[in-house]
Amino acid sequence: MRIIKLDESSKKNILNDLLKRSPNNYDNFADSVNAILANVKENGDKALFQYTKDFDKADINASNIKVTEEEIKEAYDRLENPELVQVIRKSLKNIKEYHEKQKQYSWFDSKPDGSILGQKVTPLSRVGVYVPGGKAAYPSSVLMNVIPAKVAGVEQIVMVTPPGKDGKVNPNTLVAANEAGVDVIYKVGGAQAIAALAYGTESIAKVDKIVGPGNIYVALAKKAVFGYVSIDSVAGPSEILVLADETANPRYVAADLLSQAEHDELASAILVTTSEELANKVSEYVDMFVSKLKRKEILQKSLDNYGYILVTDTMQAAIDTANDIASEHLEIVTKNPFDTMTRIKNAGAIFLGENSSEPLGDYFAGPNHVLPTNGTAKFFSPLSVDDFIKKSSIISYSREALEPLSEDIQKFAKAEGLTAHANSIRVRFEEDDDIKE
Ligand code: HSO
Ligand code: ZN
Repeated sequence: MRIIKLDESSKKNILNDLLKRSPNNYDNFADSVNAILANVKENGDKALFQYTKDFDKADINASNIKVTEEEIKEAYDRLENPELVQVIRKSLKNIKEYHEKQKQYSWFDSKPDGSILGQKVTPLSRVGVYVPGGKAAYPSSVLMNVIPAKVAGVEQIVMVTPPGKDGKVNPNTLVAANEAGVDVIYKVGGAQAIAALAYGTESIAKVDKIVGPGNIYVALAKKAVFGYVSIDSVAGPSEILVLADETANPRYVAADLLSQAEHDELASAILVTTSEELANKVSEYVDMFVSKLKRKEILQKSLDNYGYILVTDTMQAAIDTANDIASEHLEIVTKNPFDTMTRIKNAGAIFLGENSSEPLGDYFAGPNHVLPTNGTAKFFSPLSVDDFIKKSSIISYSREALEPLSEDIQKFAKAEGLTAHANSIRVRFEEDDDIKE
């Protein structure tokens, strides 16, 4: 793995390089995505079935687009490892428990003059969860997308996922969806599935919000339908940044870097450290592990693309770099990780100490693994229960509470030239209807 002594100019180049991975940079796919969206909007199911035939080579029609109870039962028997069910149930319990703590409640505040102000929290009615097919059909991500919606109290959770050529859906996906409490699953994927969720077709009713990761077509389609529906943030390739001093265990650090590098050739794995000795040892361990791990080709490519070991003179410079990169996952392996953490401003999820390895968060600890990528941790948060609720403001005034404000409101309205606004207050306190001004 390349080791770079960090200075201002190398830092600038690396930061620029990392941003190239952004899902905002794929304009050349936009035309085909827009064509798919327009076709599904116009032709509904007919377009959906045709795309599924063309792209997924599967025969899907109105009678088999919905996954049946039988298919779900069968999925349990098709699991490669039946023990996965128990693992999913244990993980689900932790994820649920964590997200329960995020719940927000309506509040009302009343004053002696009889006015009541408040905020009413309402779950979204219908949410669509996209689950990719093929290799990236992660059951853990099914849990992470569905459970916060469930905890929020969403009435109906629908899932879309592309079928294989045989018209079947990945059993891991079906089992995770069933365990998490998904209401309906449709066998459709790609930009066409996003269009169906956003506009509705004969088979699929429109939803209020679409969440879940997908390929570049799915990401662009989600961005394009934003406004018709809400979406979660658009996920880019996975990222890990390990911030370490000389106390870190190089074998652990190397293993953790590779855990995210294996996701994607565009994934990024970065060690920022004050210790040159650690840098050298981590690099050796990385080479050793890569040669032994199954996804060695992806690992090597992602390390060549976006793998860096950066050595800084001071811990402050290392922390500044971590804040500038704003990584999806940040591991802090320093003498006093909690102290270091107080100086971190930007990171999706922060893992403290040498035993908090990133995959613990991917699968089991409870916090969501859908996190801001590509530097967006500067302004975005992890997926949470908040993504599946909305708030309405509550205003209730008595006549006694309104009266003293009547003049001021009318003055404000008149200043804006909005005399109907002023009149709507006036009529409550004056009998005549001869409106001046
Ligand atoms: N680390 C990924 C999530 C994941 N990992 C799913 C394993 N399975 C998010 O960046
Ligand atoms: Zn992962």
